[in-house]
Amino acid sequence: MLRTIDLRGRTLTPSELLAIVPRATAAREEAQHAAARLVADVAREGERALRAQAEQFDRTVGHDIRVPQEHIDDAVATLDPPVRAALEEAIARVRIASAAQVPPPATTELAPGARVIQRWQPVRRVGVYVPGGKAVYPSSVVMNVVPAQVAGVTEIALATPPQHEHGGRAHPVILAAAGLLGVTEVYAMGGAGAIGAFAHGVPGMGLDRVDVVTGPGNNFVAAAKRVVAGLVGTDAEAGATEILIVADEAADPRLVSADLISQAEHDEQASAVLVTTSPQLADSVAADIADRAARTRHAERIAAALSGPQSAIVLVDDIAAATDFSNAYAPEHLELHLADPRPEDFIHAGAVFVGPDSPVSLGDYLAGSNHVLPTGGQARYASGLSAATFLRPQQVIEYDHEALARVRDEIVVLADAEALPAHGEAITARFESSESDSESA
Ligand code: HSO
Ligand code: ZN
Repeated sequence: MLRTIDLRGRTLTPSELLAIVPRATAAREEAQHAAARLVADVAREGERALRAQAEQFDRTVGHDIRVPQEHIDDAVATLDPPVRAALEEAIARVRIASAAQVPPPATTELAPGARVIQRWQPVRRVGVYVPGGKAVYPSSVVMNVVPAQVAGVTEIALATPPQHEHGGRAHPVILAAAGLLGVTEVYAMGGAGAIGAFAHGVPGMGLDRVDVVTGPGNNFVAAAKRVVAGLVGTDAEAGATEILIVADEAADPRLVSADLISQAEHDEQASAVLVTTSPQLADSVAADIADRAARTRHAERIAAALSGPQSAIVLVDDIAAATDFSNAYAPEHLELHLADPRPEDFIHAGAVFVGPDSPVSLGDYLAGSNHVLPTGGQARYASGLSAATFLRPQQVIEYDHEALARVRDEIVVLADAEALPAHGEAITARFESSESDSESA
């Protein structure tokens, strides 16, 4: 099912490596045009556009876009107890891990009386998007809302598509997850239009615009986030799932196979890549996949993902070559099944899972880490969702008179060098008055 690419004996540059396992090609430009139009319609027409889009994309008419509180309470009351217990455990773990992401304020004393304080300021209002098309992810409610709460965001609004099968209501388990987290502002609206509603606000519905929009979504949601970027803050793009496994002969082929399949289950466009120094392991993994993938529920989707150009088994000479490959690719998820794993060498990965008992599925639900992670190579420069997504470092400057006096001349010199003498005068003015005061005293 997976094609094999033999890179043994070859030395390639990062861009040559990237061309070898191409990423799934989303129809990016087309999605961008459609998303821009859907966002603009919502900005202009508000609720009317949201209703038209719900009819077109979600086969829903006349539903409550703003979800009444009793629907949320009902969803919590009727939630299957084991699902509730599992969600509560996930919430508790993500809360603990997220708390460690909030840096304490730092005060730097540059000289006596000269202080620069850096504090981490939460954004005020956030719009969280939870997909509900091909798959429904209550776990993503946890992954978005908990870090925002931990960061100190005071207003969290949540959007998720209305479900035709549920009479136009949002999915009950998504509502229940929101209810467990105390989120009360929930909208049954989906796709690019929902992102537009968050970014522009919908005054007729009492929906105020937000400061930051986060959350995974399909190509149109990702494109809509690009459309509104600048108007609001956005998180990195979390598109079709990717897993890259680096393994040597110490790896268990059954586990490698099961983990590749687990992420291929998300989408026909998902990528699953194994990079290994062991041809024997490659053969055993290929054999196990053929057997295991056929037996699982979404066999067709998995076969499509694994046989696409975005998936492969890559043979390399040594772990250094495997590391170079992984760093060039910058996967969303990286698993290391190695006798001597060195996670610190893998500098470009959304999240790194070390050892046979730390699979991606653990991180998807219960590790405590976040599962909203950068895809499409964005892990080169972006990070997964965390409390930091909702925080801004803000500098507070506090100098006293003597401390300012010590840098007065330097400021005047630099202001003159920039031909901005009023800048210098703003400094000297502070000394003229106090010097004349002391003269008259
Ligand atoms: N692996 C997905 C997240 C997820 N998996 C949600 C199951 N539910 C993207 O990281
Ligand atoms: Zn997953």
